Amino acid sequence: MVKLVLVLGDQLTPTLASLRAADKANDRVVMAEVTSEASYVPHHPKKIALVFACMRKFAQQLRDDGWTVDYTRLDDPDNAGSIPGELLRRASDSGASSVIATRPGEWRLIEALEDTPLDLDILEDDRFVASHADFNAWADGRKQLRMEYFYREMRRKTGLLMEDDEPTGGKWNFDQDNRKPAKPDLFMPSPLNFEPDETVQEVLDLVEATFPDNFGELRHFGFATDATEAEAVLDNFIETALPQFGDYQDAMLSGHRFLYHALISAYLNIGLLDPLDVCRRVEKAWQKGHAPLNSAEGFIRQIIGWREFVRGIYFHEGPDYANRNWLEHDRALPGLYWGQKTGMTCLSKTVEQTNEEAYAHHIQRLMVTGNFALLAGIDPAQVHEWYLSVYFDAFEWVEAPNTVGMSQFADGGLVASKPYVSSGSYIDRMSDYCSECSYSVKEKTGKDACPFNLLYWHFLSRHRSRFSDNPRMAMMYRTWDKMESDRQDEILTGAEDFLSRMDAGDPV
Ligand code: FAD
Ligand code: DLZ
Ligand code: SF4
Repeated sequence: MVKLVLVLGDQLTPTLASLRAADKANDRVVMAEVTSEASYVPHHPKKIALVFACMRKFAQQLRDDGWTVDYTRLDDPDNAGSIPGELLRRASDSGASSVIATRPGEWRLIEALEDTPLDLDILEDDRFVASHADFNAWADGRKQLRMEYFYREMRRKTGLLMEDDEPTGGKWNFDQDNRKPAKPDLFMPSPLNFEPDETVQEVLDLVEATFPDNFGELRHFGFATDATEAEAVLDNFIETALPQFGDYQDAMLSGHRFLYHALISAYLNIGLLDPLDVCRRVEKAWQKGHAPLNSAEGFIRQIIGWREFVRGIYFHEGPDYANRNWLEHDRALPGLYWGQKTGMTCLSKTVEQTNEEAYAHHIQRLMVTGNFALLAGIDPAQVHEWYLSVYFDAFEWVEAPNTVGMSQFADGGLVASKPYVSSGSYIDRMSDYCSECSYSVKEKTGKDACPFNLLYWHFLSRHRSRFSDNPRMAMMYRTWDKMESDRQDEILTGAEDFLSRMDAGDPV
């Protein structure tokens, strides 16, 4: 009996569980560009184009490899508009009554599949270092889930940077060697760009015609769209940027959008690169003396530590995770996130870059757009929807724990042990944004004061009952308590005034 084999837009891996379980000679692969996936949030046009172009090329690769692929394009007149709809249509056309799927990376789609009236076998997505069972076994019974301890388990499991049972270099984590600000005259590597070929060009035209109003520039599309190109991006990163990745991973520069970052998150998430393989190649670069240990360890930690940890949290916590709002924040996301003019250069530069590239690096996401949303008390569900929309690598299993948990502290401290908040001085230390800003980072009060300086104390003051017992925040509260009450009032009034103007839609 013929079976359908579902392959989603972020499951483009030849060794995918559902493909391994299927019979190439009899079964039919189903792949579909559908409105429901392309518009559950207003995705950046570059992200939609990336997913569609990669899907089309992967479908061709499967056909070349002998599979029968039923591929539906977005503008196909028979397109049923959703993944369950396409499965039902293809089942009725082929006479298949059962489907083999690999578990989607989002509860919304898992639930939709489970509700589909077909005999469905949903297999675990095993393109990760830790299975759900591994994560749950590690998490169950622990009072606190901390990435650092999970990461050590993953080091032991993979043997990466291990000497017998001990971490290479005698330490698990070399972060204290990192976090250097970057100087604008540093040598900067250039990320690879690929000229759109015929397939990509067709997709770009389709996306341009179908999603004309979505936030984000579509043209100057240079992403990799198959595994060979993604490998080339990785090779280029290891060759030109890895050695300094560690030192400068937290730095931000107006004129250098990518610094020493790898730009491979989307390729990992879509399935064009394998996480363990990426880490082994980085380890090899260290073994050959090409990259220092702080860079190799820092990079490997992001992948087998953070990436695996956030996935574990997303599935461990269940479908309501993305709706959490522990701090009860309810302010609407201001227009500046969608490009409304702002005098705050750190935000305008990060949003402008996001608009043009569908990319910002981790510290821009965490300490600029994320920090501001948290300080200003913006509804985390709206912040979550923004991040899920605008980045080329955004899929809910990885985006939600980073946004709702790490960045907005809306899970009450499951992912982060304290809120990632800072005044303007952190941004000033790590970037060159403040020198071009309409506000002054040195001013703590008054109309020219950097809004981060005002909102930082406003945040701490309004959430005192939640955080004053947190030992990692005690020093901040002591500093606040030492301030004259007139100065405290001036700061809080300045923050309120700023927030009212922003809420009213005035340019801030
Ligand atoms: P590099 O800095 O070169 O890091 C190498 C790799 O490590 C990345 O490709 C990525 O796979 C992994 N990595 C690094 N940090 C994290 C992390 N915190 N969580 C998971 N993986 C990590 N990453 C996504 O892949 N998708 C998202 O939707 C996403 N949303 C985010 C939202 C917020 C608010 C924040 C603070 C972070 C988010 N991240 C997300 C994590 C991180 O910012 C991106 O993975 C990284 O910026 C991708 O760029 P890169 O490939 O150049 O990464
Ligand atoms: C992100 C995305 C987009 C834009 N479009 C499609 C699509 O048309 N068809 C498809 O199979 N997948 C798409 N995706 C990826 C899915 O949204 C993704 O599989 C789920 O969010 C689960 O991670
Ligand atoms: Fe951002 Fe404040 Fe610096 Fe301006 S002064 S760039 S608002 S941190």
